[in-house]
Amino acid sequence: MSLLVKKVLGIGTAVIVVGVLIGLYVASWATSFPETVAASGSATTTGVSTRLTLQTVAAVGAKYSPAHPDWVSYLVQSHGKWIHSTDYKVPANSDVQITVLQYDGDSGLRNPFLSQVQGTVGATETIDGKTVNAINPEEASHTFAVPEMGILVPLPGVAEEAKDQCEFAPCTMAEAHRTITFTIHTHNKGRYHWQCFVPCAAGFLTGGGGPMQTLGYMDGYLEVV
Ligand SMILES: [Cu+2]
Repeated sequence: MSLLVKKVLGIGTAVIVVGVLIGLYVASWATSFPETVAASGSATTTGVSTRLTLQTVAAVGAKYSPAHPDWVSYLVQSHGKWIHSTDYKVPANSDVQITVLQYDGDSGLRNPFLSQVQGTVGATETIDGKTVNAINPEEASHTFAVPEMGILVPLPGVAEEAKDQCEFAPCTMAEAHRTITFTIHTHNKGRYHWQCFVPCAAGFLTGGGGPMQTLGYMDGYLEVV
């Protein structure tokens, strides 16, 4: 084989390998999107007709994310089952009561301003039965924030010394958790980005990589329809 043929073969092989890698990137990462989960229409104690129930976990586990079992994540309840998704469908011009079962410990906020509740009905949240308008910034584990709708809800973490800590999702009511409820009022239809603002991605530089920048873990969309 001449040197020229070897070079051409070498370049050809390299082009094919790069092409396959680009194909895999597009097929398995760039186009992957969490399934949309609709809020339920059951009646609630406060007269709000739409309800969304979420949980936050320190580790999503291999059942939900074989590639990243130790990533921190949100999950959503649908027909009594926990689904690994951050894409939620809610009705326009409506009150939506959101419950977050918080199973993760605290990471703390870099910006204490984000420890104040903003944009919910009454500008409050209820934590384990107590209604407040702010939390201690050091106790923040995650936030549920929809910047375009002016909504920010800081979520306090589970105490380090609490018994029965949940290791992997789905966490159960028997395991240590905080219960946070709040109501948001939706207006116009549209797709609104929501995210966590706590640097909660353990093991990543400044806590901002991995689950903080991959759709389906610490951020997603509110599909207002
Ligand atoms: Cu978070």
